[in-house]
Amino acid sequence: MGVKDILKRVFTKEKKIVITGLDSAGKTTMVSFLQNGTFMEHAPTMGKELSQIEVQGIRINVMDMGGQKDFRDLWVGETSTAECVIFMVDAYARERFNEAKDELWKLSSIFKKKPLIILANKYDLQPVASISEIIEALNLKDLPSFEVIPISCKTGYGIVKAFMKMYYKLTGKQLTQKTNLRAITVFDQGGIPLTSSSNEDILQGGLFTAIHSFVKESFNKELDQLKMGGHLILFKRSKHLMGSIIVHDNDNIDVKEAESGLNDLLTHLEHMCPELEKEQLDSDKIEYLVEQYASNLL
Ligand SMILES: Nc1nc2c(ncn2[C@@H]2O[C@H](COP(=O)(O)OP(=O)(O)OP(=O)(O)O)[C@@H](O)[C@H]2O)c(=O)[nH]1
Ligand SMILES: [Mg+2]
Repeated sequence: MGVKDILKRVFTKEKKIVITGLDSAGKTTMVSFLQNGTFMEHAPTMGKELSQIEVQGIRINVMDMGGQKDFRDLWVGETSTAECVIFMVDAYARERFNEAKDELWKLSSIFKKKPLIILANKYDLQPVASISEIIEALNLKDLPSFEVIPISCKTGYGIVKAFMKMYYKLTGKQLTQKTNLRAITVFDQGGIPLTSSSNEDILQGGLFTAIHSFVKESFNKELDQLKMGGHLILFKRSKHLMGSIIVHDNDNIDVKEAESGLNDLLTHLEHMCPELEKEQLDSDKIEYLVEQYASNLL
């Protein structure tokens, strides 16, 4: 790397992250989830593919490496110029842990010099390997440093947490979520709640009844905020669903961020539940999807 390249990297605030891991681990699915806010199916990556994500004035070059055998030779060259390296493991594919360990350890000289994040993907499937099982199977304790984060690139579980961790490793800056979310509920068009878990503590004292009747009455109206007892309740409609989130009503809250989070959740649900178009609704599926995605909003 020449002087010009070094100066360019320092002053343009560009950072590079490289995502490695066996074929079918879910690398491309993650990049696409980060860009689109939902799950999409992709063809295997031939060679490598560069994407750019800009966050708070910093451009992150994300190099998504093909994981098939023929392309693994490319990993060392790319990782040597990265500020952070991801190794993604399919936590459901125990039969491939040995192969994953061998490939990971071929990069061990790189990990002595830069941060490594292991993403344990496919945490929507059962039975998935636990984090300690993965640490053991990949021999991670022998590495100078590492972090393992469970995620699902299908449901979005843990995706924001993983991204915030990458961002921190790249920039030394902590991205914070300012929504201060207390509860999420998703309703059908008739105002019937489809989710309930983990909301009990906040939804006492008639608050939920109030929201419920509000949703029923207002499904076709434009009103999208309610203030009640120190809480701000935001509503959003999508084609077949309505979502409400409750946040603490104080000066620090970023209402726009909260609204856009709720919007993303509804878009994701509509996308993952094509049966809604046929007027079919699986409330267990919606509850599960909301639970998984909620980690991105809390
Ligand atoms: N159930 C489930 N399937 C997933 C998840 N992430 C990815 N997949 C599926 O796994 C398969 C492989 O995903 P890709 O993102 O193409 O995998 P990749 O690591 O980019 O593979 P290569 O490009 O060949 O290295 C696809 O069928 C995805 O739909 C997940 O979190 N859960
Ligand atoms: Mg790929």
